Amino acid sequence: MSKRFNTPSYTSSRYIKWRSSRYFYYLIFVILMILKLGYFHSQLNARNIDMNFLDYVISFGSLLLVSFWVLWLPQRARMIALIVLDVLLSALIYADLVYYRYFQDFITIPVLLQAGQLSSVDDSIFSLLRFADLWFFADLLLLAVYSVCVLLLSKRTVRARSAHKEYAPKWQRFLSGTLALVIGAVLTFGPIEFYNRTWAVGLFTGNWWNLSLYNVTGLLGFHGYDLYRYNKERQNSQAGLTDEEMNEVKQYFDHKQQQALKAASSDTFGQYKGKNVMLVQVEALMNFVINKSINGQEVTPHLNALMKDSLYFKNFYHQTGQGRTSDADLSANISLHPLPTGSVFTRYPDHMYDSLPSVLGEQGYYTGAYHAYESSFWNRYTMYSHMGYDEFMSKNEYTIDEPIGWSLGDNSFFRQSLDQLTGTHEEPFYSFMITLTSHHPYTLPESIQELDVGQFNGTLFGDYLQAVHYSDAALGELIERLKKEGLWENTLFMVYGDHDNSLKEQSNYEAFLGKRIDELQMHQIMNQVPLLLHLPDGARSGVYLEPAGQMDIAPTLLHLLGIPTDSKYFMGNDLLNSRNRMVVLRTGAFATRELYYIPSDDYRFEHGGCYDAESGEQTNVNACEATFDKAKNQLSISDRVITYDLIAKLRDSSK
Ligand code: GP9
Ligand code: MN
Repeated sequence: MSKRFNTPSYTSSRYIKWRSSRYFYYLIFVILMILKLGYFHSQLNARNIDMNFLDYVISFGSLLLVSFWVLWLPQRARMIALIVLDVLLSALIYADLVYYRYFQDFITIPVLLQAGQLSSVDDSIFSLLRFADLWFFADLLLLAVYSVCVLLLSKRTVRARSAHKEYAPKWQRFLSGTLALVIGAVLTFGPIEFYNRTWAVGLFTGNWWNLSLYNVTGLLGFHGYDLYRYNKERQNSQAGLTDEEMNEVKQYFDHKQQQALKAASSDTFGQYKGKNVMLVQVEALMNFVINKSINGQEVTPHLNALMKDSLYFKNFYHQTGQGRTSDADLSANISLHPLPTGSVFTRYPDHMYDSLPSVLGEQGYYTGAYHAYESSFWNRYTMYSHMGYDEFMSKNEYTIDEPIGWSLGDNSFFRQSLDQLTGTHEEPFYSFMITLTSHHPYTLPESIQELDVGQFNGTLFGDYLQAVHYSDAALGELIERLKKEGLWENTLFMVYGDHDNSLKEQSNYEAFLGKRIDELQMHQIMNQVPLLLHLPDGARSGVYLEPAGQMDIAPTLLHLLGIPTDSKYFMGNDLLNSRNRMVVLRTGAFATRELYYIPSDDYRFEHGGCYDAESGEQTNVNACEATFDKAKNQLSISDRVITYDLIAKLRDSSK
């Protein structure tokens, strides 16, 4: 036998040694993960968020923190651990990317606790996947191929490699792993601390926005922080607030309640005492479609017709965050801000709230929520019973005789909901209806597509218009039936959109509206939803221009019904008796009669855009500073009320 074959050359022997050492595969793992995080970042398209050298340092550091322990393991276990880590981290990064494409946010613990919901958006998820995403898993595919090759390798090579098997003493393994831990901690927390002392001051205490946290911590750091934040929140809500923080909340609501008391003496108070209320929350209905046509056809002919004898709030904003539909529901029925992360419905369903159903229920109203989807979605079942609804009609109670998209078509949904309401219950009633057909990805069966969307044919945007047109027709039928059954003259009928459609391609809106759109207009398009209020006698109809938001819905309805709210904890305004309103969005954007503020992606006040609301011109950012502080304070007070369960405490202290 030739010697040449039995003794590998010096070079190849060194190579094999290096490959067998604890660092080779570890290094490959780290490089791959950095590449994946870089790719992830490149897909975000977030303004003002570039990955600079320090961000790479943080990413490297946090990778060491996540993986240092594998260096403590013996060779075989280490390889297995690296593969498992690779799979888990790749899955996490990819899940974040898909989630981001839809929500422009990252997955957080509260969102994970709603895992059932993630799996329910299968249809939407498919439209969010890209072919290039395969790069994410290229290493795992290669690994699979490599494993097969190893199996086929000659015994000789295997023997040669095993001759160099690493049997590092335990102390060496311990030392290298511990060193990685220390280096990881320094490289992660050093730069973060630097950011925290310079441009990101207060970011971690303010908790404004996950994207700006990510900008500081990187993706893995963000998840670590999210875990920490979640645990801290749990402990906090059990502990309590400082006296000063509590006093700020008290003062805020004292002022609000005094305003409500004053408004109770105006002539609109109780003008529709004892009337029914029907509140319809339409999925993804945005304001830009109202009164617009495409190829000679109105997109929302029935809403446009309803507008003639209704109050139409043209500058009305959704105030939702990650909790989407449930956030709109919270804003409208509970009149508080949704939280910066997760959904209040799933995070704090057991805390005390004042709400439309609870207040109307106390006044002898029959209260019902109607939504043809799983009752557990957004934790509605639990939340609605806590909010005091007498009835919650969900998917199981409907006959799916018009299957569209996620569930039942809006047309049949309205018909069956009304059958249930009028067939079994007395007046006055409060009925809250949540539609679903116009949900992303907006695909309707061809047979019910009535709109000629022309150039948008076959696009998500075209499908969106089509779906909204369908829902509008279903609304039209509902209104017809209310008229026929004599309910129309006895009911305050309100309809609004829950949030935007997640379609951010500006060129679509420009093509649809036939004009160029600037940054301000685009921001308003994505944040404005319509609000129409039809009063039983058709009074006060017209277009109302002063900004308004979803949180104003409950105070407005209760005012018109003559139900005092001066002992309730609502943050919104009664739209008929308030002026100079400040409408605060969850992102920290706000609208007043004079100003409009768009926060920047890094959430530094001075990087945001401040606009003159009337002219639409950008002005010096300082003009927005005082209102920005007020808006930030309002968000913070709302967050305190919800997380610390303050309504119960405030009520006790005012007894
Ligand atoms: C389903 C519906 C989902 O019940 O509320 O809407 P979303 O929150 O995804 O907009
Ligand atoms: Mn929704």
